[in-house]
Amino acid sequence: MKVLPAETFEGAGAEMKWDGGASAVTMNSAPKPNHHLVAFLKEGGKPVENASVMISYRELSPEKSDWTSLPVCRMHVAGKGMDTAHFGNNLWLAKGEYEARVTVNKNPAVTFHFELTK
Ligand SMILES: [Cu+2]
Repeated sequence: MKVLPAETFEGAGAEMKWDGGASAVTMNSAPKPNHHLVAFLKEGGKPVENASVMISYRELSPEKSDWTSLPVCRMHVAGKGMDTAHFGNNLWLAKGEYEARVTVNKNPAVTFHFELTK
């Protein structure tokens, strides 16, 4: 799981190529996304292109929030092909500490913690 700066899906020089699942949260969305919460899946060292992926997250501090599910799309890095396939979306998150839960196919959920300083 990675938390990256928001990435563009549209326009010349778009960083991400959407290729399935939920709609991409674009830079014109309100609130304007500031992060890109994504899971890169590997099996036997190879990127996984097809999987059913669910991602949810919640803030732990400074405010504890309820779980929110992220609309998950599949994408790859524009021009780099399916070897860069990953799952997730752009979103807006305030500074703070978070936990995210990723469920892939029928596997048990895996939990990640991350802290955002901006
Ligand atoms: Cu991406």
